[in-house]
Amino acid sequence: KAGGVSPNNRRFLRYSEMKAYMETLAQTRSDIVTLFNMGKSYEGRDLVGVKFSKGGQNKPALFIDAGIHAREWIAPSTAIYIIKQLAEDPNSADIFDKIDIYVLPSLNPDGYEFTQKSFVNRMWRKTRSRSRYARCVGVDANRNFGMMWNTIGASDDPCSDIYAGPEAFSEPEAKALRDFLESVRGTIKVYLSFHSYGQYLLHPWGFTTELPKNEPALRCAAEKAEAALSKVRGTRYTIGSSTNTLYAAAGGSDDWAMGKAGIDLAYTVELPGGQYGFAPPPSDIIPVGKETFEAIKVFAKYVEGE
Ligand code: ING
Ligand code: ZN
Repeated sequence: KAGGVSPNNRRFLRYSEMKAYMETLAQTRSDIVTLFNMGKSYEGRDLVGVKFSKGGQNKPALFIDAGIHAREWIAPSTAIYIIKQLAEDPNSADIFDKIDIYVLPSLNPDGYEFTQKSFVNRMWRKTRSRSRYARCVGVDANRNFGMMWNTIGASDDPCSDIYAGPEAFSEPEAKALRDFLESVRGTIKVYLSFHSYGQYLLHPWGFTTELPKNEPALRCAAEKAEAALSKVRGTRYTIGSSTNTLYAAAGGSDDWAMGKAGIDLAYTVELPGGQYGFAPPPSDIIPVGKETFEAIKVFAKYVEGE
């Protein structure tokens, strides 16, 4: 296919291939697809995503990011699958009469490429930033957001896998997402962050067992999305707040999106890992993509109904 490798079931794409695929779509589907660039990663990679829009001012929008954690490969592949369906499935086009959708397939491309390059690095989670003072490389970007930063479930040790960083938003990747979401403030109604693994649909808060005021709405949307997803091949998700369902961890992007960026509904989506955890086989790319897309359509309906 012109423009390089398109999403497939044979292997996980490299970051340059994801980028090339998005650039191709911006040309072949220029009627609905434009690229958005949030800035650069620590090592200088462009933080690029696709914006689906039929134009119009300040339409309500859905925002999806993936791959903030390097080793969670099924997250970027699912984001790319969703981009493909939105661009190529003729049934998708009507969605954009009412809403816009942003999809950023890799929020930590430095870490992702590090895990792609060598088998020994396959389980890397963090960014690849280096500090003059720290003995170790990288920060857990999902502990780096400025909402109750570093208060629970995070570490001050630069060598820890859950290192919160020297300060909130020390990482260019977290800062880029913050600045982008602030630049489109008021339009994003639903925020989704793709992780793996475990089949959880988690909502705030990650720093307290107390529930957000709109917990009923968060639960209701998640239950409808989960019901649609599970119809595809029986995959079931557990729904609840991060603290009460999985574990407490402050500084996550979903807490910041809801607590500080004024987004009504924010979720961390823990995609399935099957029996392989962080390293499912490439044959999972399409089945996981397909079922997740059903959930995305439900969240899109929520955005429309706001
Ligand atoms: N899980 C998430 C993590 O960052 C999470 C779970 C998200 C907890 C948000 C609290 C708040 O640890 C993975 N797989 O990374
Ligand atoms: Zn993760």
